[in-house]
Amino acid sequence: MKSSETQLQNSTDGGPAEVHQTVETGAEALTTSQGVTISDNQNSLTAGVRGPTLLEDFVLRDKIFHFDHERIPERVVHARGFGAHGTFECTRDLSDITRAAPFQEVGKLTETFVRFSTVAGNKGSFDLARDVRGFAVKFYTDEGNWDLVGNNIPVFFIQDAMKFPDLVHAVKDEPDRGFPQAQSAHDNFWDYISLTPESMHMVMWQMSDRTIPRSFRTMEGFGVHTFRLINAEGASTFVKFHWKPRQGLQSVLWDEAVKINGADPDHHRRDLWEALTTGDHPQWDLCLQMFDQDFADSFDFDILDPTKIIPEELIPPEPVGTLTLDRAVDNFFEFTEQVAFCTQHVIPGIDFTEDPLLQGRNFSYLDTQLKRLGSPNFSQLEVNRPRGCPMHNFQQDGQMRKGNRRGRVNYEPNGFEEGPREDPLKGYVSYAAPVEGAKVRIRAESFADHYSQARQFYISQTAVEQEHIRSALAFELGRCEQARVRRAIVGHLRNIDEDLAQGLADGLGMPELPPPATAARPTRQDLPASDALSILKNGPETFAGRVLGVLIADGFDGTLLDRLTGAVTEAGGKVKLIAPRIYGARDDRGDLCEAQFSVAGGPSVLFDAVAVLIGPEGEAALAAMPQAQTFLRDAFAHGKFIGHAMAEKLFEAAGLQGKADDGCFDLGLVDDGETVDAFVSRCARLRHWSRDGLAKAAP
Ligand code: HDE
Repeated sequence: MKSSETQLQNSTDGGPAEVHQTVETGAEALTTSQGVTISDNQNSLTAGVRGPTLLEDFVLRDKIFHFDHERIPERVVHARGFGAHGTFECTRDLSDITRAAPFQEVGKLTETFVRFSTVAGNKGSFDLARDVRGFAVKFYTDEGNWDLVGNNIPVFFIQDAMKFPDLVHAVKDEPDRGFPQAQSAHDNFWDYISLTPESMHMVMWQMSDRTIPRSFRTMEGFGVHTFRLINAEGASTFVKFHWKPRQGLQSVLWDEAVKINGADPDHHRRDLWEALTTGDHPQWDLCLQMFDQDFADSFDFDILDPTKIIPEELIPPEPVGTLTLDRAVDNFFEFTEQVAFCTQHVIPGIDFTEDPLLQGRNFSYLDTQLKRLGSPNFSQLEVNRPRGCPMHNFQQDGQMRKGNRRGRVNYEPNGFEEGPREDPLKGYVSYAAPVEGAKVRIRAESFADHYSQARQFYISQTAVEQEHIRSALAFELGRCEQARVRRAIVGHLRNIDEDLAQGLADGLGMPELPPPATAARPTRQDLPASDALSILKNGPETFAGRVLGVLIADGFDGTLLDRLTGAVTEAGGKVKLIAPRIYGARDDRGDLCEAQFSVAGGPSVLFDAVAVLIGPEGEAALAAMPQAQTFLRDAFAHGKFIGHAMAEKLFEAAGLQGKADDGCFDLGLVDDGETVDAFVSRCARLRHWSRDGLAKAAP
């Protein structure tokens, strides 16, 4: 029987704590949750070697009792997410506009926690679902926690919180069958949309490649609603929050998304994890669109309507700070799962507007946290507690409470002169917005134009992006069983763009166009295109943060791989090796290069660009592998830049003989490195859009 000894040490919080060590190995001793050292963690206590388990086995009961209660309810929306720690640095002093702590001084640092998410899928769904992404940021400021709970799309489906449960019910799994999971491509969603014309602007974004981002690192974030900034004198400035990724915008193709979901359902979380743990820290600039009441009054749309943007050409977003994600969480549950974002977590200097969706959110989020985390004391958890400043109040007790105030007094005011007091000067004061009117349930007239900005979004896209929107709609509506739903959506699209509606109707095989949907307001044709709305016009100009997948086979040119790796690394990218077998391949110097993927486990959809370096020994065998053929065929069809050396046989076997175009670089031709440099610098453009194939969009 093992024995143990106990030793007294200081715990991390300074107090004495018992640390048990096993006598044999000196390792931490395994204990029950009461701290009793466990002698045997493999066998229950039984009456006789083959007899029944005894009720008194408190060790077994303690262990299984806890296990049985490990799950907490997943979020009703945004269940699947991934979080990271970060730091926000102020780059512009905004003290004349807001007294919000993070913006008081250039160079000021504020700790943050960020959680990215999909919306519709459950916690175990896949990362590349076509879906809006959540982009929620908690600032631990020295005047309290501020949560900016946004999305990667600047508008929302609905104008009023009253509609949210219906919208979410419609998009999530149908209640009788429990599917589809993480898919808006079903009747209920499109049926609801067809009856909710205010959604059409968001639908255009949703059907664009914004909803299949390449990485969390390559998407924008938006606060969506109009908020207020309040300065020390109490003056208000309207504001819209934008996060602009320094990595540039980038999305995958739908065909890639479908395949990535199979090959690596955790693609986005793995990507962020790898970036954080290899020091490639992603950054976003926080940019503000700030405006006053005069602009609000003169703007074509209501600034309280969350289905509208303010075009960047009208109010340019001004950079005021940079967010750097610099640390991965060391425990998923304690941080990513237990983080509790609430829109009503604001700090002095930040205030709400009367946007009816925002107002409804402010009611909702506390309920969710209580339901999920089970206690009003969720603010005491490490990830949720204010870190930049202390928390002092007379709240007490409740489930799982710790740190109640000591002493006799638990109320305020008190004559004992004990405990914290309110501070009218420093404390949060709501903006004194004048309010009047009868109690009504009426949507403002100024919210009635549902199509003009949807059209503006569509005409701002490149031809390739427009085609992607059309084919996304064709896919989604093609999965609807109800012809009336398909017809109704095409009817709405006629109010946005006739060519789009016609192209979609053709794609769906509709014999004739349905009539346009009834519109509360005619669509404005005069809103100009805005470049900021396109992904392709805002892509990166570097390969930094991207991955080149290099498929190698025995006898490949080792010097060439070294050169290629050097050029990619210099450009800020990474190289990952794929070989016929995970063991690796030998180069022409006889050295074994270990691979990160076998060709079966590392399809080309996982990489931003590819190279195929083959040698005489491996040439025939690789060309004969169907997975290697698919690797190259997919890369080609997806418009990827392709570097190659001795790959003729593989090109031939993949059906690409004679098809190599100027997006394909023969790296074996000259060994002065020029072609390698030209290839890597071209990879910065990410795709060879002029190549026919799936990049242009499926028919
Ligand atoms: Fe949310 N939303 N939401 N939402 N939302 C939640 O809170 C809700 C809305 C957003 O990573 C829930 O903690 C209502 C708009 C993000 O933890 C819940 C309404 C936008 C996240 C909730 C909205 C968002 C949530 C579920 C309409 C974009 C994930 C779990 C009135 C600006 C935060 C939770 C995280 C989460 C309610 C509308 C973004 C149920 C009632 C608009 C990014 O409370």
